[in-house]
Amino acid sequence: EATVAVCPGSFDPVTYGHLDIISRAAEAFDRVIVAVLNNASKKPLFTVEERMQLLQEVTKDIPNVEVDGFDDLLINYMTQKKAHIIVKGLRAVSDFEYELQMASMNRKLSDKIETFFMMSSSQYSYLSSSIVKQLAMFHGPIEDLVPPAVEKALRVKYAGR
Ligand code: COD
Repeated sequence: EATVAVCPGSFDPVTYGHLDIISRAAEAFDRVIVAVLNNASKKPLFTVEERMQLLQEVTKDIPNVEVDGFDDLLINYMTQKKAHIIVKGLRAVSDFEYELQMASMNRKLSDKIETFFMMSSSQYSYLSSSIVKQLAMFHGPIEDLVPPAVEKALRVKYAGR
């Protein structure tokens, strides 16, 4: 039976840090679903459609990766997709406490769900969507942090600001 892993996140927008985790997960598991949370309360810069479109563009060369959106508890979404594995990236100790809390709660909600963590590659350990947005807002250099399609989308969002 094929092993399905879900990489959940906000991806507002996708960075090389996310892409590193997604492509390594695609090496380890048969099928990877990148699941974009449609979270109105977080006031995202990009709509869920825009975030999914950018993810599709930057993962188009990885055949076992698909992009989807969700608007629910992650475990409900996982159950619906018949997936049992969550894959997340860990950057620094600062990520650990929050991720431990979420992994433990997800485990409590469903004992069939397992969260796998991958350590961020060192060159992306400082990278986050919010850092990229701050740089882009002030027209700073972002070409080493996000794929060209994302850089272009950010330039368009912040044009004239
Ligand atoms: N290097 C490595 N990994 C990275 C990097 C980087 N530079 N940047 C981000 N990542 C990883 C993150 O660690 C995370 O695993 C993933 O990429 C996505 O990151 P973000 O920032 O886009 O996404 P988050 O953290 O906002 O996503 C949170 C979820 C959507 C996963 C979470 O809120 C969720 O599951 N929500 C649904 C409701 C729910 O079920 N909540 C939990 C109940 S207990």
